[in-house]
Amino acid sequence: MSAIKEAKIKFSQAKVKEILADYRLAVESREASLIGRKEVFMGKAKFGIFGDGKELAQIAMAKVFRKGDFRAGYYRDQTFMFAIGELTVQQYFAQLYAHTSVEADPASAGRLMNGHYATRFLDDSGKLKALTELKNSSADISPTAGQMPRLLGLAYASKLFRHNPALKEFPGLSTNGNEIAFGTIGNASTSEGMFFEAINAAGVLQVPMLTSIWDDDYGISVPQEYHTTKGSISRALAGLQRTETEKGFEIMTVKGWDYPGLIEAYLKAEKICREEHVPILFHVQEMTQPQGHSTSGSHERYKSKERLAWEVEHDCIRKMREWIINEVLILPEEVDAIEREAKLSAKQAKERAWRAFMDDVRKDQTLVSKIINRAIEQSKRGASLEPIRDDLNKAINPTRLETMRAAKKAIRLLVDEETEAKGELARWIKNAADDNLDRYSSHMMSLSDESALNVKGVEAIYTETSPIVDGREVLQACFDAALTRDPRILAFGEDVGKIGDVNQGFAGLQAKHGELRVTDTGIRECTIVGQGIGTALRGLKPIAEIQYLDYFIYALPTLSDDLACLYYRTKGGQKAPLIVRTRGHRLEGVWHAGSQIGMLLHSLRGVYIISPRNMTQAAGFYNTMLKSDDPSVIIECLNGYRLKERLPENIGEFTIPIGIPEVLKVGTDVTIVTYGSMCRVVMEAAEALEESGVSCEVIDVQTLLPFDIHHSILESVKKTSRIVFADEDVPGGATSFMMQEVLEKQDAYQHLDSKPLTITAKEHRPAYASDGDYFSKPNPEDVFEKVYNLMVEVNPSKFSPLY
Ligand SMILES: Cc1ncc(C[n+]2csc(CCOP(=O)(O)OP(=O)(O)O)c2C)c(N)n1
Ligand SMILES: [Mg+2]
Repeated sequence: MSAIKEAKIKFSQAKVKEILADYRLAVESREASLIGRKEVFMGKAKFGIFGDGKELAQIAMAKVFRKGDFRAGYYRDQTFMFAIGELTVQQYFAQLYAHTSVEADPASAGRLMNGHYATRFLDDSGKLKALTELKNSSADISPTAGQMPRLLGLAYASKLFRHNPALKEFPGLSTNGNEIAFGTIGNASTSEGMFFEAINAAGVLQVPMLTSIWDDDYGISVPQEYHTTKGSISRALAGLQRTETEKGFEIMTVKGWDYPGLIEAYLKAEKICREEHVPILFHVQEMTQPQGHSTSGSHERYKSKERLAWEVEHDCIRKMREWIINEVLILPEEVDAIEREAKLSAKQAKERAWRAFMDDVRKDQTLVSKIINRAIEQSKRGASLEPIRDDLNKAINPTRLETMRAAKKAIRLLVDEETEAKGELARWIKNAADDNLDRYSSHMMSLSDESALNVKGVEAIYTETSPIVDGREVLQACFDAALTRDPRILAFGEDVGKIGDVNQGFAGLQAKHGELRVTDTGIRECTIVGQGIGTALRGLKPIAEIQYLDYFIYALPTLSDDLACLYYRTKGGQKAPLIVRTRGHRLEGVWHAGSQIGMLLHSLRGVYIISPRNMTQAAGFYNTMLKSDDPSVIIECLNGYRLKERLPENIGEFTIPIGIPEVLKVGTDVTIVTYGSMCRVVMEAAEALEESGVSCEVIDVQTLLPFDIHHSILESVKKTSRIVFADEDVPGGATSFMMQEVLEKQDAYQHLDSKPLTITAKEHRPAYASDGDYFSKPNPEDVFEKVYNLMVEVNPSKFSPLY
């Protein structure tokens, strides 16, 4: 305390206390990094990536991070998470050990590598908590810069909350849009397209996005000169700086070891960002990596002696210690005591985390070992069982797989015996399998009451006077009703605003509902999806449009890495009920006729994939998904907007349950399973086949994920004993998926009397020539011939070959 008195000249007593607490936290966090690395080298954890060298900037950033704010960052942010009180050192180690428990590792329940941070937005029933009362971190992902699209969306939501008065009725979601979205990213990762796309969009949108760049001059082994023009991202982006007359960014640069400078700069940045909604580029330079990039290799391999010496000299904790002694006038002994206490505290937290993790894993190891012991006494193969038990007992740091393998090896030896021990072992295996499903494979889709699977169907109502309109008008009426019904619903995308999308599904709706609800965006698919994820995370109901399915590929990384696994990777801690609207299947040429459904199925498990055959079905699915908290992709038929459909009287209310196929035509000879635009093609072929004496049952699966949840296609196959899967994807694409679902999962193979067939597009995308579609995608004649030829094989006396 005497030291504090002396420092009074420059700093108040309270300030000194705060400084010392900050220093203590920095040291504790550093110690956690150092211990973490040792734990990996001792084999107690698989991999480690740490935040050493980045501590002070994160402590400074935490000082301006208020309740209701959001973080979207990357793996270096442990000190920040400690500083905002959303991560304990024990939880930090629990994640390093991959403790599969939400209580131990609330960010990911052991599903993510260490250094991937997240807070829990949802309560146990899956409902959104009052986010304004919490310090929120959206869930990290490993792909560098992958956080940027989401960051943009989190910031964009603040703008909507501030300027749309109708959203005031949701106080738990925002306080007048005052929330800042704080981003963090490494210097090397700023080379990614997603970074540039998100930064540009934030400048255009003028949203409260405060992006800090942790610049340690390296990206693993690669130095700055390979990454960034002029060797400095703030210099490279200097043209973004706002001026008296032009909107833009506020760009700030600070040194990573300058504790008072960082605090001052963050206070300034916060004020501009929060009050004026001006995006900030906060470039923190001269950071270090005391232990190198990660436990995968040592930095002595690629950093020069001079660089390594420079890093020691500029270590932010060393610099802060010097500053505390020289400027705050704290005695070195007092600083030493703080360091000792902080290090001990980190060590004790590590020990608690390890004990909890081991207790959890050992429970099963001990139990199975005991059961095998009894089996040895009760079995004639006791001698063969002994080494299995001994190996299991020997495991010093046991994992669940060792226990499971021991149990399964043992039960193989007991296969022809009926003993008490064998019965218990079998029971243990079954229960453990269930427990492991929960640990490793649960939470693919929403488990809350609002799950899309719980949305009941409401029939469309038609009267004699229901008008017959263009398909696009059905959609427009549906969107109009949705926007009128719920102020949280909004739509955005390229050309969605002023002209109401390229096919006019939103025509006139911007004029009616305002620019914040129906909005144009730049051409930037990845961040359009990010805007959707961020706003959905914050409790809004976005419909983000990707203009054509062909351009989905630009958005796919964010959809796959971020959206699709969000609920899974947080084990139900966060959800983003985003609807991604697009259009595809067939129209014109190589890039306006895409039907890459296999690509979606393979990369987007965790998102429902809906492929309606017309705009009425599409409207029903929009209504369904807007009631649910699951994310979805809805693919409209590109060639269906001008086809005539009857407008339901209850356009805003009718819903179509997901996972339920619809029989479009009843038949007895062959079942044809299809979806989307192919429904019309198959129906035309089926009518022609009927005239040639072949009775087809045509089934529209409607939703590919989930797929036929009640196995209704099996019932059709039982009747016809023949099946054809038809679509416009490449051979081996979504037709193969459907075939597996029906033949393997539904066991339909037992009822087949003919080879199962697929009808697909060619391997290339459709040529543009006027008849390119006809010769590239399946047409009614193709379907006719394939099915007819099948019947020639079945019954040559009735069906003669065509040619
Ligand atoms: C898309 C992607 N490419 C490559 C990697 C592998 N990788 C992980 S970290 C890293 C370097 C990142 O450097 P930087 O952004 O400067 O952050 P730092 O680790 O230096 O803090 C790389 C290449 C990755 N995770 N994601
Ligand atoms: Mg770096």
